[in-house]
Amino acid sequence: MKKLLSLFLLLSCLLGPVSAEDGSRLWLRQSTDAHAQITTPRQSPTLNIAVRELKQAWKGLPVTLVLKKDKQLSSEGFRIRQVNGKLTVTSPSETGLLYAAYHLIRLQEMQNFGKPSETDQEITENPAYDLRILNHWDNLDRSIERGYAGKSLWNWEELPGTLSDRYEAYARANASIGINATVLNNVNASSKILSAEYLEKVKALADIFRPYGIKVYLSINFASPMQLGGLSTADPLDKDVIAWWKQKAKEIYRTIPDFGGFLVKANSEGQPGPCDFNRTHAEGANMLADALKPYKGIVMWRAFVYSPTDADRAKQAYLEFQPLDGQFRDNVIVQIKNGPVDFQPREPYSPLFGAMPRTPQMVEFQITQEYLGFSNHLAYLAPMWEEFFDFVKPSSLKAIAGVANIGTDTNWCGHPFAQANWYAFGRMAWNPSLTSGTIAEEWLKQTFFDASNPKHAPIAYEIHNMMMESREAVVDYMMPLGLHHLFAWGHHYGPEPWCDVPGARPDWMPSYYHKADKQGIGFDRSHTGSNATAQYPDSLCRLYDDIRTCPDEYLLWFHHAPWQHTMQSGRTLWDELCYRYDHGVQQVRSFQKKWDLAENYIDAERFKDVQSRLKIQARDAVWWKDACLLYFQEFSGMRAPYEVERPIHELDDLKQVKLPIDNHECPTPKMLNERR
Ligand code: GCV
Repeated sequence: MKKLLSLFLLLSCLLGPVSAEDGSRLWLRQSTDAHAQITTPRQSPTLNIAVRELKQAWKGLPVTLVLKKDKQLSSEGFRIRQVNGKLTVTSPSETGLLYAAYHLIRLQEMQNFGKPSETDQEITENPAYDLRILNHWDNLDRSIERGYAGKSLWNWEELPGTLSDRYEAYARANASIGINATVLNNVNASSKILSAEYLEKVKALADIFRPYGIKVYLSINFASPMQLGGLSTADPLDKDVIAWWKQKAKEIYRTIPDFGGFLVKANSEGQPGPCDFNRTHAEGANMLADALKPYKGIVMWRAFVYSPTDADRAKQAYLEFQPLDGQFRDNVIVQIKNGPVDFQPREPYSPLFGAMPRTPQMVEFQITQEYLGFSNHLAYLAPMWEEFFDFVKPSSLKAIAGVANIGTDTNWCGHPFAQANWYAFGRMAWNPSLTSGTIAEEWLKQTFFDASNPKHAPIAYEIHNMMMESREAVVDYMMPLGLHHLFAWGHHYGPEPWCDVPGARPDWMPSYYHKADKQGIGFDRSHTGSNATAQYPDSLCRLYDDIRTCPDEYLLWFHHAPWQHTMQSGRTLWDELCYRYDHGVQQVRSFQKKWDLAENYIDAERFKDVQSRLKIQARDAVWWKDACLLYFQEFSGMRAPYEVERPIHELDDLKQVKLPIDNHECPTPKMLNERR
């Protein structure tokens, strides 16, 4: 290690100063002085962008863009062919050619295509899904539910008259990674978004996004016919309600002819829905689908439902939706969160995937880090999504959605490394078989390091490792071994395994999930408990149901295991828990060291920003470890193994910590310092 360090120091002296950066250029930092020779079949808003991007950035062979149908290319697919010292780019659509332009530039930044080569080369790309969509949880007052990067980009008050430059920059960034759709507003939706006044504002955004191949969708409030239309009901079988939605759809498409459709959160966490009128989710979704059908619009109907009944929360989406298989119209897609509870640092996949063979399904990932340290913690999420695709075949899904982590912060996402999650979502939505490691490498080379500079390689390697280990580190210091939902009430930032809010829903309390007692810890979801294991296909059901075969990472998700239970490592459960928490803390410390190695290779602004966020993360990791181990120790009555770092907090002090934040704020360093 010492040798490595001196090598870094030597290299950094040779490198000289690095230019200033504020992160606003994201991964699109290529120089713009290329003046390449580009031939285009015609002028159009989309092709003009493709040509502009290539002319500015492409330094390789002359490029000819060709619009042509091809059996091997889907509508947004493309082929890049190098023959006799020229590149020909073919696609059936203008958007496909735009994607090809960004692909070429990306490859150039990666240093692995486009230079004259002796042999001819060919690349064919088709997106895995036709719909690759961001979900913004943005409210009309510009707050963002679970948003940690400033305010909403959409300045509703100024729209449609004033158009921020950021709107086009947003569209460009998305197009560069293949994202082709966006839901502008929160799923906890205000019916106002469907008013004539707001539709004009939405149209202004849609007009800016269109040349970049991005369609606009809206979250709707199911009670809009009552709240906006003055009807006495929102019953989906009521003829006036049906007529109201049909009329509204007509109005929307008159304003925005290529409008994509609706996203609906119904009968979930207090939102209105068809069940309020004794109708099923299918009846509600189908009524909306019928209204949108003449215009080729779709409905994304969320399966995130759970009520305060006796049924295990993790089972409820399955119980409610699985029996409705085959009852939805063909322009409805059921949108399901990756796990059965709620975007925890680690969950098994939701068993609803694959359980509705006659219903199109899509996955909802959360890019914003509601449960992974907000924009204070470095957590690269692609390994988590990759883990999901280990269980759910990408081809079994119709589409893919990601809850956006974007806001008005100069660097868009708060934490400079949170940009990698936006990037990774787009790349995986285009091609879910790309590995998280490949995507991290792409992103790092475009965002921080120079692939053409061999001196950058060793440090890029270290930072790549840091990214790849980061999500597992968060799991370890927050909720290892299948623990989940130990979060503080309301804001979900810090630990509160003891949380007990009088009168609150039991399934919003951490004790509902950890069930710690003198005997052990964990939620028994095996056949002796809630039997959630039975919702999984046979082989997995058997694996998870038996405490002897259940993988360690899901143990406490599926079992209430005795403190003395022998883990795969041979340790007792209690010792393993201590080691895991400790390991998470040590990992963050190692990230701090790794990051320091980057100091002389990248700009000072982003270096310092990440460095200070890692300090917060390191302190938070200790906070999590101390809070959880001290609290659970009261039940286990066991001492931490000798090697494990001792707590630096008193449990009683930690129980007093209350961060003064809402569900759309990130705690500042000052707030966090005052906590101790
Ligand atoms: C938009 C979780 C979040 C809520 C979110 C909800 C959902 O419960 O904490 O903020 O609401 O999921 O996905 O609908």
